[in-house]
Amino acid sequence: MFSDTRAFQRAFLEKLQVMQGKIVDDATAYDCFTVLGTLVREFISKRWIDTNTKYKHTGCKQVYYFSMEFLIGRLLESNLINLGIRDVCAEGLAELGLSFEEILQQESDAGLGNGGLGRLAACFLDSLASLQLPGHGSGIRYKHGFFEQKIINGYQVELPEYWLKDGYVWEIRRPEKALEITFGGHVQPVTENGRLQFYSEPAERVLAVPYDVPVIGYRNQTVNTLRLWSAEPVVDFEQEQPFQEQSYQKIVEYKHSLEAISEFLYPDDSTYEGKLLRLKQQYFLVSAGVHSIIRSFKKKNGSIAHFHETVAIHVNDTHPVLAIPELMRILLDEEGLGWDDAWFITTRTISYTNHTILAEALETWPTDMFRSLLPRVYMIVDEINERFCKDLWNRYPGDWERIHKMAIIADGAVKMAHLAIVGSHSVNGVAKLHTEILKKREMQRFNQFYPHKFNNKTNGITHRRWLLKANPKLASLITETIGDRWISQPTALLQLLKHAEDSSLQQAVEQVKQENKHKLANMIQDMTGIAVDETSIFDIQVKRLHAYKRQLLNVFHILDLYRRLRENPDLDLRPRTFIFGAKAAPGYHLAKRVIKLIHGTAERINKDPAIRGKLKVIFLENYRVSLAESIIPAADVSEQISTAGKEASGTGNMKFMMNGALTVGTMDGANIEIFEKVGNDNMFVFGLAADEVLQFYANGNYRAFELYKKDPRLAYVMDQLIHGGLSANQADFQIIFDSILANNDEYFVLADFASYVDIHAKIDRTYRDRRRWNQSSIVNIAHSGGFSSDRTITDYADEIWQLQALPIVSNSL
Ligand code: B1H
Repeated sequence: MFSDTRAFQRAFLEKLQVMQGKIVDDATAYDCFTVLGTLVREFISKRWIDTNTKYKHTGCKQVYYFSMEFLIGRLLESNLINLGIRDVCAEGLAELGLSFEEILQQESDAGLGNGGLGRLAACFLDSLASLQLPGHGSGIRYKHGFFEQKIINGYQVELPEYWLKDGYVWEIRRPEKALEITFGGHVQPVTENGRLQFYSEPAERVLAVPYDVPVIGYRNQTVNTLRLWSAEPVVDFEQEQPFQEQSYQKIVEYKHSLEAISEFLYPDDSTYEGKLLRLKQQYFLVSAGVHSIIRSFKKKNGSIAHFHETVAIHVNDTHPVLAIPELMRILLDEEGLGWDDAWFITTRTISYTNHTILAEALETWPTDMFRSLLPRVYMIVDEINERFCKDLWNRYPGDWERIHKMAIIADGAVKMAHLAIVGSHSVNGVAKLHTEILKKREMQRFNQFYPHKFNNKTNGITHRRWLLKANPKLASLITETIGDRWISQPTALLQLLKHAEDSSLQQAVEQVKQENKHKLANMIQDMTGIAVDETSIFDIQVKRLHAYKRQLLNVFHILDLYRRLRENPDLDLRPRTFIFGAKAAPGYHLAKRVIKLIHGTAERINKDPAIRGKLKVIFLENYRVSLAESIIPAADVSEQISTAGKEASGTGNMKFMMNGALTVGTMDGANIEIFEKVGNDNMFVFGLAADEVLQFYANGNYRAFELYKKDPRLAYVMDQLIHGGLSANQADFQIIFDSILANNDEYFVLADFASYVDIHAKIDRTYRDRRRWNQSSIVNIAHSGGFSSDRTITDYADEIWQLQALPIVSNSL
């Protein structure tokens, strides 16, 4: 049906008629989206079955990536590209007088994640399938994904998001595969045939119903699965006896309390929220996920003793770490294994990635809450802890302090990171610096105890979405220059280095950038009503709003530029457009005020005729995957300016680089590895290094107030916060002011201010030399292949999962 445009059009029109009862003249864009999505799903159905059958029959090893977040965004165009039918469809639709672009935009973003961690999981799924690796995702089908951001009078307002309101074309509900998950109640120890058994009498039972989403590989026949679990009441209670006595209201309340488990995504990035409902979500995911894996394992008649040889479970941060005691529980209580065998299998099955060292993100659950929600699982964690502490005692006899610090349960709390390290065979960080910090500082004792567990896997991004799909013009230009091998072998982008000095390529790269900027400028006009200068430098910071990511430093620099322009309107400055996109966690007051500050600054600068349009400040509301795909290809400058040592990796940095932007960044996270590749000529590095930051923390001799007193530029900027009239409410920015001066500037904004201003002056100078800039842009693109998630996933498969590629041969074409 996709062999040529005619065949496609026939199939499309027929489906339109059958599904929607319409002819093309009456079809809405949404009708067309649904029809096209359905056609694609039908098209891949055989491959999906073939993939599953092959995995089952060969008994190959499979990895299950457990994550509380999958930030997948839209799927239609990516799927069409991976299937190699994008152009056939685009042409076919155009001939029918339909707009392909408009149809694609009908799809809602599946925003089942907060930021980097969730987007990483989505990139990994794309790479697994594209590398023909047997790997699946396991997550939660939140009814409401990440909240929708509205800006009202410069303030962020959160609205519930409803991505499922019109149904979701990619999912298949599988009620026959539903599983029962239990919470609370009591555990009964019973001796049976001389063996101690534990029977649970749960207080609450809930049904986990899987919804499967196909994950389509690039130009191969592989279709893996993302299985999302939805919480539903166990019984059809309108039919059930016990409920007849109860009031209708009670029944409805009960139903809602169960459904609440998969109701919404916690909107905190890098901050842990110790709510009971969150713990329920975590257990819900892992219990359903592990049971479902055991069930399919058993269908293959394998002996459970060999479980770890064909199953790998990877936990994305500590959020799904209950998979460890849950797998133990199943092996002990349901499979009847002894402790040592169960532990052997469990630790060899599980591997764990740490994504942050921020103290506020470390998950610890109060033992009381844990024990009453998950009594049997708690007993197992307790036993794991006891045995671990004994091992520690044997190794470090008498060293109570060390044992206390390393224990899984201590001070009335379960420490999930400790459980993760003890119960897994691999612990990895997400960039070289991050892993070093884990090994040498945060997890130093554990690294000493288990020296072979710790390893690095620098993050990556899928070049198929972030280059091929998001920036088709650049992708074509690259293919014209070096051929298309880079698409399956992204490190082949290095061949561009040979052409970096070639002026025709340089001009072509600039031309593409210009067209992307033009498109973004139109979008900005539509979204904000503000006209931006398309020849200005597009300087972009899009990411979650967080103090450590230092959007504030960016604003301080903008205010400083503004002051200089006011003082001298003839200042020789390349026009700049500063673009922001960021969501703040709803309860994060400081972050929300930074959003207001960006708006106050924008309002002031954009409306001031004295600076003759040389500066513009834009905030694009509701930043999300689909918006990122429009913004990133249009960037000249990529802002990656976190306090050194705080951003575990960053992945936006890679997306910008891949699209030819030059990075202004600190020596933090993966920025360091970008710098190692492109060098000082092709990146703008500034600021304190991680060890300098650590020194300041250690010796306590950082004095923000003294920097403020010494530098008159800072006096102006800080004064603007309080007396600048940037908000109608004078007091709005006091909290920001205090974070810098009263609280001694925890993230070193003042310390890095001078070098940040200097490096921006260098950016201004460099940009004027168009040849040099375009050459740098090409060098960045060339080196970005090393940051494809294909490289990352290959390393996970080889070094952690021991996973082999398995080509699928399907004759559905
Ligand atoms: C990252 C998180 C995170 N690190 C807690 N930690 C969450 C922590 O809902 N929660 O409780 C949610 C998310 N997210 C990010 O992971 C890092 O900050 C980035 O530097 C990194 O690039 C990304 C992917 O590894």
